[in-house]
Amino acid sequence: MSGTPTAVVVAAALTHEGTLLLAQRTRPPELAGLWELPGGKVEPGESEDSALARELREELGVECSIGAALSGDVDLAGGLVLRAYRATLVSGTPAALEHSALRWVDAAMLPTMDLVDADRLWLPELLDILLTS
Ligand code: DCP
Repeated sequence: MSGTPTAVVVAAALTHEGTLLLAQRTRPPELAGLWELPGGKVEPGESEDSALARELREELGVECSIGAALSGDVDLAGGLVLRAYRATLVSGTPAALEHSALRWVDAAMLPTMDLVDADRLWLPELLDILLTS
C-alpha cells in the first residue's frame, strides 16, 4: 500500500541584526493570539525552500533567502509534519498581511513570548542563533 504522503508545514527562523521575527496567529481559535515562526503548508510539486519563500511573500510581503533546516521535526495533528529553516531578508520590510501582529524579539524577549506549542522544540536552538549572531 502506498499510504498517504506526509504533508509538510515549513516555518521560518527569520533573523535580522540579532533579532527573530515572530508572528501572532489569528486562527484557529485555539492558536489565535499565540506567536509562531511564520510559514505554511508545502503544496504538491513544490520544494520546501520555494514553499517557504512563497509563504513569507504572501504573509509578510518580503523576499527572503532560505538557509539550513533547524534540528528536528515536529509531528502536528492531522498527519502534518512541521520543519523550520533559517531565513534572511533579501528585500522589503515585513508587514502583518495575514497575522494580527509581528514582533522582532531578541534573546531576552524570546523566552517570554507565548509561542504555539509546536515551535517550542526550537527554543534552545533559536536562543543559540540569536546569541551567536
Ligand atoms: N503551525 C505551527 N507552527 C508554525 C506554523 C504552523 O504549529 N510555526 C501549524 C499550525 C497549523 C498548521 O501548522 O496547524 C498549518 O499552518 P498554517 O495554517 O499557517 O498553514 P497554511 O496557511 O498553509 O494552511 P491552510 O491554508 O490550509 O490553513
